[in-house]
Amino acid sequence: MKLVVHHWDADGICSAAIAATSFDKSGISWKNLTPPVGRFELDGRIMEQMSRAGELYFLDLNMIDAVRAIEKPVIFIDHHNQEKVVKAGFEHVNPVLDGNQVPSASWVASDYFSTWNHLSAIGAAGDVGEKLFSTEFGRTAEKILLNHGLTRHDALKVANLMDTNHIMMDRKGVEKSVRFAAFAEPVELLKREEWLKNSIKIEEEIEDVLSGLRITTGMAWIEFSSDFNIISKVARKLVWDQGFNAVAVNRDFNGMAQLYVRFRNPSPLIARLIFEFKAKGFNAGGKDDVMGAVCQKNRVDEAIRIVEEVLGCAYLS
Ligand SMILES: [Mn+2]
Repeated sequence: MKLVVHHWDADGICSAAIAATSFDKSGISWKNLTPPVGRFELDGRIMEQMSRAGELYFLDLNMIDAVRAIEKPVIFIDHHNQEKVVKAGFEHVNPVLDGNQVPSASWVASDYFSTWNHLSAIGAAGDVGEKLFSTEFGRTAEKILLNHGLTRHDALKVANLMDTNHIMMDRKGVEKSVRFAAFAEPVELLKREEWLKNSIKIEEEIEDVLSGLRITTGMAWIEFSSDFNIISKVARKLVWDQGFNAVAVNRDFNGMAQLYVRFRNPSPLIARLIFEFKAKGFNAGGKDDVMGAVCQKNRVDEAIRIVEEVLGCAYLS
């Protein structure tokens, strides 16, 4: 039996489904699992299945150190930047490490398994978004989609639907999506009831959260408690739909707190913020226009104070 361990997002689901399609054609039995959503770790559930499997596939999962330590044949298919592994029984498939560009793990998996279909493009649409279609891969992606009766708009929609599973922290939902994606007619992907229901629940939760919006010194501040991983969506909505720089705080996200800051434009304040967070021992990261942090619930007010200090002074002056 081949075990496929994959990322929980749309690209991970599509990559695993491409592997599954290929195994199925050859009559090879397979099983798929994803790590606990949001945590890049091989938990007991994965360990147990790994011990029974003949060959392990890791798809779209940048967990190079954990996987390198496994004493079994591994095929590691990815597109993230990582250290090249040279080890007997370890096949490292990642074109990025040889200086080649790829839009997604689904692209790498399609090439590896010689299985190109709409899922190749949907995974890429999930990772790159609308911009995919103005990259060098856009034409190929669109051509494959049209050959399978889908438009680029459909691909983005399906990727969003696939992503509802992990936004709701539904690990089993992610795993079940792989078999469905592998064997459904392309157009059926737009109509899968579970995903559509998820999508409605998420929209309702976001609407609910947005009712707590307040504006202080030109910033949009929003605080809420939700077990859904919607904080980046909420902040993006405030920035894109309403034009604010935004701070979002989820005070109780499955027992932890999340903090997310997004600006309309890159700002040195974000780098300053990330620096201050890290200096105080918070787990924070980001880019030049966005910062995300996770912390213990009881430290969230301390975290908010840092944001107020770093951003507040700039806004009030
Ligand atoms: Mn990916």
